Amino acid sequence: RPRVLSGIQPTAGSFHLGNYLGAVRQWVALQESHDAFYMVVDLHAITVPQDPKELRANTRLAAAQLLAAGLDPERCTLFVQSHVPEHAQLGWIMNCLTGFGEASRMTQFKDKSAKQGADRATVGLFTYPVLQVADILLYQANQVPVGEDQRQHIELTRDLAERFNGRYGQTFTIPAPYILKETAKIYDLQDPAIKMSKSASTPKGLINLLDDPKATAKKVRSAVTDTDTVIRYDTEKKPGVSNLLSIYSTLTGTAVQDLEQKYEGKGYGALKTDLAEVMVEFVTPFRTRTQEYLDDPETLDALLAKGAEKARTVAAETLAQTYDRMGLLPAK
Ligand code: AQP
Repeated sequence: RPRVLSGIQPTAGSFHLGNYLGAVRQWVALQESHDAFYMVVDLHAITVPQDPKELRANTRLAAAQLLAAGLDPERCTLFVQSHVPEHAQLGWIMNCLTGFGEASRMTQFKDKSAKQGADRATVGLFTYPVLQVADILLYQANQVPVGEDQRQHIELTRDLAERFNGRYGQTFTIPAPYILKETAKIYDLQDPAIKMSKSASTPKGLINLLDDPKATAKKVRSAVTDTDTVIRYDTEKKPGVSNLLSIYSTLTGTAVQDLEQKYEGKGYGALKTDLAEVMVEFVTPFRTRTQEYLDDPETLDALLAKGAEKARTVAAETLAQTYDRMGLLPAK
């Protein structure tokens, strides 16, 4: 079976709709057909300051949400990044392979550091894409299911894997991004020109899956559309409506075309009211399931420990081979 690897940050508490539709949903589907490794990337989270107590709680919360979304530890390997020390170890190796200029071209760093003020951004934030390279290469992943915003980092991963293989001999599988067109980018409900994001969106534009379903429904009903009235998928001219149609279509499994037909002659109000209902139906059981996992932290921790153990057997083998190829003297 081909292998997939992906990760999600535990930073914001609740996952948002963009995280779910852009990434996690695909993770759930791919565990059926792939040898799947999924992790909560706490080492990425600490590239910006974190409150220790909150980070610990959010890491469990992220794992609980992944399980609530449908990940099955019998079908995939689910773990916490810091439980597998090989990530940091291979991260260093990859740092030593990356050009400074190459890392400087990562647009996510440019965006995020601009927001924080260049002086406050950490070196960790700067090299976070390189740690991500290590995350992927450790598992010899063939595919990486992510949102569009991660495409550049997968490109970097490919470049570094090829560089290493060229210099030291075939070691790493070259991974490809796995990005579904329809949900590659979910947009902010108030500003459909920007992606829905935990840091850039305003509270009204961001749907956190664990928020009160009533508040979520309200956000959907007050989503920004346009002054026209026709419900048609057209990302150029009607970004707001198209975003709502993408979300609606993915959550219900109805083709966008069928939705366009269903709402022909009806106003935006009808679309929004129905989508609000769809959303409530989705988030309500999701919240309950997440809480059930949180209510039993011992089982959750045991499950994550087992995942880490499975992940380490693969990661350790890749790291040992990498050290050997580079000429690092083995400790006898
Ligand atoms: N709006 C989005 N549409 C589609 N996919 C998205 N992803 C994020 N936003 C969207 C995908 O979610 C996965 C996990 O993301 P992450 O937790 O690693 O963090 P992120 O990319 O930092 O999430 P945000 O909200 O976008 O955070 P900030 O505000 O820090 O930029 C990834 O696969 C991502 O592509």
